[in-house]
Amino acid sequence: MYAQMVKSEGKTDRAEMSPEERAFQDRIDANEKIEPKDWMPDGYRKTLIRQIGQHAHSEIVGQLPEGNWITRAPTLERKQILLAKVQDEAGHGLYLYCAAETLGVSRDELFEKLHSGAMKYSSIFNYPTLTWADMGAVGWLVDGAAIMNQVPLQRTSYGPYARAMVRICKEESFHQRQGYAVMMRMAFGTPEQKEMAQDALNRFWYPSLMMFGPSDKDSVHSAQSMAWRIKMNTNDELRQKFVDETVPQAEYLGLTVPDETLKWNEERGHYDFAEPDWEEFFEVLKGNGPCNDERLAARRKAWDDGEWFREGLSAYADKAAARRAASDLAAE
Ligand code: FAQ
Repeated sequence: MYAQMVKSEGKTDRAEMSPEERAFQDRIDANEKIEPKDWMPDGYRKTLIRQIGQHAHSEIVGQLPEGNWITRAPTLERKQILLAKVQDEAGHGLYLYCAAETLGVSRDELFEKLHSGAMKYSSIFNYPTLTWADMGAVGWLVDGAAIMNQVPLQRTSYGPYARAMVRICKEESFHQRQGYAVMMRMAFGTPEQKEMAQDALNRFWYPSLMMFGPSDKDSVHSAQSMAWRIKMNTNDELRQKFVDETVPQAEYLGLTVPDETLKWNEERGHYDFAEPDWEEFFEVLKGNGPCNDERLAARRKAWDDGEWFREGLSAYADKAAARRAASDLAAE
């Protein structure tokens, strides 16, 4: 209903696999890294392009909600930190687009699919950032959820993706801390500041839980992606881990998680919590979230405005290649 109708093509039953597929699965099961020139099943390649491409798009669309506050940061120091953070996200996009390119897809193709709506980006970035406290909530919760999902991806089976993830995780961890530092300042500040911090938590809690994807029973790709070690955990496992780690952090801030059912379950050793509104999630995926149109319009505009620059870069690269070819010829 909400997926791109790209079915997870693959076989988890060894008896159905061709000898090539079986040998490939053996390499995955032995924790070997798959590299760009290695043979891989078509479905593996497609799944990686989908996931890495969506991840890359999330990084650059994810610059927009925070970019919104760069000109309105409360101090010069906060502005510098936010600017650096938003710039890091562009870098993450770059590493990920490069990783996707090693699978034979061009960056232009990926952008075309983002702009036409054929490829997704994370649902979270379709929510608005209304106050400065949202910069705290985004860093704390959104980057926090991102790390929870991405730390295991450092061990993913595809070499270029796993290696890109190492640096991304280091930076995301700094982002999460800067968000929490903003939340601490607000939550321990004036009553009005604390109220803003609480309001930001209220608005970002459930959208952050949605970042991990639909509940396991509705996750169409998890089984195959986990068999290929493209995904290391199920969506629900990571969501639970995020809740377990974040609730004590909210308690330290003196803020209330907006979930009346939230309760430590001694027997399970985990918090019981309310699921997000999945109808809302599917609506956001269909393009009907509060900021979907605005986000896509901003990305399309950036692409159109950058055309002269891309042309300049290509012309320079062509001239440099021609010069190199001429001097190689002269040297022969
Ligand atoms: N939003 O079968 P599953 C960041 C789609 S981090 C939109 O469970 P899968 C850092 C899914 O694509 C955020 N769509 O799918 C930052 C599929 O549809 P499709 C990005 C979602 O792939 C912080 C359908 O639902 N992180 O940006 C979402 O096995 C602050 C069925 O779902 C990554 O991308 C969603 N939340 O699991 C930047 C991490 N959830 O493709 C700036 C890598 C599900 O068939 C500021 N990705 N869908 O049309 C993953 O780990 C996985 O792709 C999941 C989804 C877990 C996101």
